[in-house]
Amino acid sequence: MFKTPETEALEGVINQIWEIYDTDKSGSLGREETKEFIKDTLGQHGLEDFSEDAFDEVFDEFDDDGSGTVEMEEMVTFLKALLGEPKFLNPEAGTPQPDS
Ligand SMILES: [Ca+2]
Repeated sequence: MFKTPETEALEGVINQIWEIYDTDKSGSLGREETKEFIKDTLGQHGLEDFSEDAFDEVFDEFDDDGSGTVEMEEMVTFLKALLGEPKFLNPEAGTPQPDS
């Protein structure tokens, strides 16, 4: 897989996510594991209430190949899409640039 520095930074983040949420150590996040991750992530933003329907939509976004589990590569793709350029993950990226 072609790796950019951004991808490597993301993988560091993802490894941490996996350590916490891949509770059965399967190497991918199952539905319930993904749910915990999303719950906690939204909870940090005060959005802990979400419906099953909303979760299903988010999970489908994650699970690109429809395997029923979220692999690390899918998480990379998802986070990249979500974050655009993940500058804040890289402390060496300098000061944030205004959107132009
Ligand atoms: Ca999958």
